[in-house]
Amino acid sequence: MKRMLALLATCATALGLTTLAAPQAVAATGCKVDYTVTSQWSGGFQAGVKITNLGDPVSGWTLKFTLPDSGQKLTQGWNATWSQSGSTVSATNVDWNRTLSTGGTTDLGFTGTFTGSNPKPGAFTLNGVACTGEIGGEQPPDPDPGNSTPVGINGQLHVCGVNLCNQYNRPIQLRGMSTHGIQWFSKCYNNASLDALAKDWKSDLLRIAMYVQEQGYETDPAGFTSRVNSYVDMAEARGMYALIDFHTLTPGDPNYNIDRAKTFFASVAARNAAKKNVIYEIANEPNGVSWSAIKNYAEQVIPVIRAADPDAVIIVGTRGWSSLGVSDGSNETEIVNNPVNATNIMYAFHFYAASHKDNYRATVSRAASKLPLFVTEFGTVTATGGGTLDRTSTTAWLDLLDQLKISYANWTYSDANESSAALKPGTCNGSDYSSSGVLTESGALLKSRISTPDSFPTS
Ligand code: IDC
Repeated sequence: MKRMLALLATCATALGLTTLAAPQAVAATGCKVDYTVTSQWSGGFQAGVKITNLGDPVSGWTLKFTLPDSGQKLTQGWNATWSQSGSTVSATNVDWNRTLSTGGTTDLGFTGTFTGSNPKPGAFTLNGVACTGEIGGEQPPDPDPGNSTPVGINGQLHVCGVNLCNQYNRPIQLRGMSTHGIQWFSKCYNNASLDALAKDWKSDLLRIAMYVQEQGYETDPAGFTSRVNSYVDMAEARGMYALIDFHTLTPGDPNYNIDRAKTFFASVAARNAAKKNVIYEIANEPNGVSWSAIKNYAEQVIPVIRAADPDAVIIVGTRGWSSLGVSDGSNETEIVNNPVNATNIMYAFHFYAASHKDNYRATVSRAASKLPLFVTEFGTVTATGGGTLDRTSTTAWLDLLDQLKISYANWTYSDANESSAALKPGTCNGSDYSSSGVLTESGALLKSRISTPDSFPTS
């Protein structure tokens, strides 16, 4: 027996079979850290730390690094649980950034004090692996970039039941960002910023907020139409959906702008009809106006779009600043009982996490089984677009939207001097949109949510 086993082993070796033995499952490892001092003052500094996981997905992590100058001390950190022992600083994930996919990133930051020259920390490790910016284990397969974008995978979208569905008729959720008013922030929408949005943020969607008033469309219809079209093309080139937002706000009755809406949508729908990446949002936030007046507007504007672009999804704003009526003391039943007479449409819901909480979430939970909903705009802050970020409420909202597969766009991918903006003031004057140093607290939170894998169904 012993001899036979020995013989078998010899034969196996001779046949080269040992190399076919089941390979040990070696976890792919590797990480990259971008460290930026975002501001420095006498004796103190603030730094951004962007982690990129180059290894297998992890569902819990600790980043460690060494402060080289004995005078450097951690004061306070965010987006992780921070501590310092001797010269070693540790940052452990919090719940919402616990998982890091392969290629996934998360942005942390901290403030500290220093006495010497404030040198850059070193010896960064993630779960004990040195962050050299290289992959230590096996390389993940390189997916075909052309077909691996959101539009490449999902193709022409349509509404199926209460869901947004892809070309395989399977429900999907799109997660992305809204521009600020393009009349004010055009400097923020360029090749570098949209590359960052598509590649670093892995955003599925760019909402193009074209205000009608406030120095917007009404002042230069041809100019704004062509600007919107060029943003549609820039999103398409990067495989992102483009949500064309006719950003009515004041006055709140969309019928005030109905002739402009018909002219604008006839033009953009004809020009973009053959594209798969376009979604139309016909009225941002109706307010001070009845549902029946909004419905009347929708039933006049939708046929104009359909005549030129029959298969695109169209989103209708709702009463009370697109709150499904809640901010006007009503609720979704007025829509359920009297829906817009059209197919392939969805209804907009907007919220600002610090202002709109449990009763609004309860409305969305209820309405989601009856109406196709799309959160075309939301903020992490108060409804003014400023104030403190409400992380608890934002997380509750985004968890709910993920669970219900409701698509969303965050206000705003801009460097506006307000807490809802994702980029720090001045970012759009430069060319860096990728490092963690350019993100606000809201931007870091949203990027960490949006950049997780989509897992779109492909059959
Ligand atoms: C805000 C902008 C702010 C601008 C103001 C007026 O953040 O810079 O001065 O509009 O145009 C909305 C609107 C959106 C608002 C945003 C924040 O759709 O236009 O942007 N908000 O107030 N609805 C609820 C909040």
